[in-house]
Amino acid sequence: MNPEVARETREKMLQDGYCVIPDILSQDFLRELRQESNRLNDTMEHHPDTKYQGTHLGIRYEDNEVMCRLAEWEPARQALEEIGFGDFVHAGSLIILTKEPFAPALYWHQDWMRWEDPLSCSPWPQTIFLSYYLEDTAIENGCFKVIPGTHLKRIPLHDQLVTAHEQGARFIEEDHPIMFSDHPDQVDLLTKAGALVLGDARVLHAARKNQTAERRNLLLLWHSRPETIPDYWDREIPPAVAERDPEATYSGSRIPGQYLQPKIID
Ligand SMILES: O=C(O)CCC(=O)C(=O)O
Ligand SMILES: [Fe+2]
Repeated sequence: MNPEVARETREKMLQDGYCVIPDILSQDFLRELRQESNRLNDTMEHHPDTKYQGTHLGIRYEDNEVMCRLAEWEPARQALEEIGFGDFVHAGSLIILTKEPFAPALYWHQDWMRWEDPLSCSPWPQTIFLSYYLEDTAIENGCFKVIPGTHLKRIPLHDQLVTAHEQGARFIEEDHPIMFSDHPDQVDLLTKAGALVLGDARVLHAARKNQTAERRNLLLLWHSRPETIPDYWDREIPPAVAERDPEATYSGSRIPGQYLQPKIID
């Protein structure tokens, strides 16, 4: 990646809460990942409560050589390094999120679990997902949807949502009028197989239903970085972050509170 593209990619991540880096996986590796994902989906028990998210298989790198290779995949590590995200490390496992043929949509949610911590308003990402869609995605097969900027800016939808995943949303009705709504600011992310999608855990996102007879496979790898100011950061630091006590313990919360305001505070 040339330095200009690297800078733009990071800027996109900072402003919008997501970005796409094309052509990270080779065709051969993609084929292998598809084959391995199919094998695991065909032999492992699918998560009983995750019809909206997909099959949701947790795979530890120490147990799976193919997935371990993905976690350490050099072109991805290099791309992260180039955009200044080289200090992100994986969590030891990935999640296979396969939408089976005709599987339902995924509800609106965000995945940050530390909303009581002032780090919640850091203008840089602390926890990100690396998502590899193993097929080209389109509206028909369940592409990702995102509302740009919502990682740092509260919108009315934040206060209308059922809390994500195990805290409620897994058990909603398929016709929930808000959780599966369209939003005027949403972006449908149509990705090419082999691209790497990065997302800030705080950004509001969802996925469309799979209306096709083929699987839509996603491998999602959570990554976090140390609780320090990133080397690339040369702008203002919000007071809540600058004055944060690193020794304090902050209780976990999936619900955005005082650290997510309608306007970005600086
Ligand atoms: O299916 C997708 O595209 C996104 C999955 C996701 O965001 C999640 O399971 O938390
Ligand atoms: Fe998510």
